[in-house]
Amino acid sequence: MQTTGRPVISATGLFTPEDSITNEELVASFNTYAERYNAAHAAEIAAGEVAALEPSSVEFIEKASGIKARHVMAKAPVLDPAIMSPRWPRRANDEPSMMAEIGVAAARDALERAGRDVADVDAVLCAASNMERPYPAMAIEIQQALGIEGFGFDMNVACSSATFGIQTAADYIRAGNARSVLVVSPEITSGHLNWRDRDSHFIFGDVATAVLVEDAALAPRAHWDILGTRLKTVFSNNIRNNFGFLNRADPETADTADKLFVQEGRKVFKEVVPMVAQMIVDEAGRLGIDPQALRRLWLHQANAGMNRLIAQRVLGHEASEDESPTVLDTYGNTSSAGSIIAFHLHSQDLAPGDTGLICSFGAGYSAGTVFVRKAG
Ligand code: CO8
Repeated sequence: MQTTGRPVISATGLFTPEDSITNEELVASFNTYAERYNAAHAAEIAAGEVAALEPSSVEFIEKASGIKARHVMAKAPVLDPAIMSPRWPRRANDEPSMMAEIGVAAARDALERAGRDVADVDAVLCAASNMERPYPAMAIEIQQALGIEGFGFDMNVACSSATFGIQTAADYIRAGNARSVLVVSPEITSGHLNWRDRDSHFIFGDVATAVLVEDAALAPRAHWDILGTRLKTVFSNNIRNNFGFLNRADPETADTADKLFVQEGRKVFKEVVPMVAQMIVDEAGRLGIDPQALRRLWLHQANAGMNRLIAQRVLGHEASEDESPTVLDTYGNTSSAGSIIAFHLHSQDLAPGDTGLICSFGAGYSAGTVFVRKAG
């Protein structure tokens, strides 16, 4: 087949865990934990040696973030005030790992929607904020489970992993090194969320997404042309996780809270909003697209207030739900999968010729833009 070197999105896929936790359930669990902690440390608290834990609140969470619920892979242990962490039996090496299992489910969904035979897929990228193990790569396990030949590798750019994966896949297509690439983002964020931290316990949810990036010559009739991709990183400690393979070199601190997600949420909000809005406007200019004429923005799903401000700066007016759909209300922040879920659930109704933007931003800092146009 004669290839074009023009990358398109042929289809997307989604896996959503059955279990969901409402803010009410989450806050009840946290507050029970806090009461128990305060009772157990009453003497130290009275002596001023230990700070009492403050209760969480449903009203605060909804107002500060827009999040009302989140899906998780293991609800009961996360909500158990004595555990507050996911729990599941360890899997043997010859069993599918958790990330591969949900990644495969999302990938199969995308392949089916595209009507794609796995024999035509050349590569699998597992693009996510955490990997279950360093090696063998999650991507290679997913590749094997799907029966794909070619190659696979893992990449981690935190919340921007999926858009960085899409540009990487698009570059393979542009260079003629692949004709069909699966970008899979299994995000089991519940494993690195500190459910005992009032400031962040409400933020994240679990999910998996997949994006099939292909040469236009191979793509199904219904697809999205990729008009341009752009990536940006700026170092910041405001979102940080010190978990890593060298933790065992200092056993005393190997399990401290900084080995989970930690952030300065206010600073992130203030610094990332202008950076991303400017990046979108600049990239639209480079592509000759009027940002105010964009039909829809599928933005990273971290915070409803951030999205409101970014959309307003890009579109020049307050965006409607139709122009900038929200999924974080029921999914929470699903890291790199957020903008892909928004695209997956809210793109069918657009007409051929409509132009939109998939955009991610988060830890690193990192940000990625993928401008797309519906083909037809
Ligand atoms: N209930 C009640 N009160 C609370 C709670 C709570 N749960 N939490 C905090 N408060 C209190 C605070 O203590 C504070 O009290 P005081 O004023 O007395 O100090 C007050 O409420 C206000 O707190 P904040 O200033 O922190 O509140 P904000 O309005 O800034 O809202 C947010 C906090 C929601 C975190 C907000 O700042 C935000 O969303 N910022 C953007 C964050 C963001 O986008 N981060 C992206 C990170 S995700 C990413 O990059 C992926 C990383 C990889 C994922 C790994 C998986 C885990």
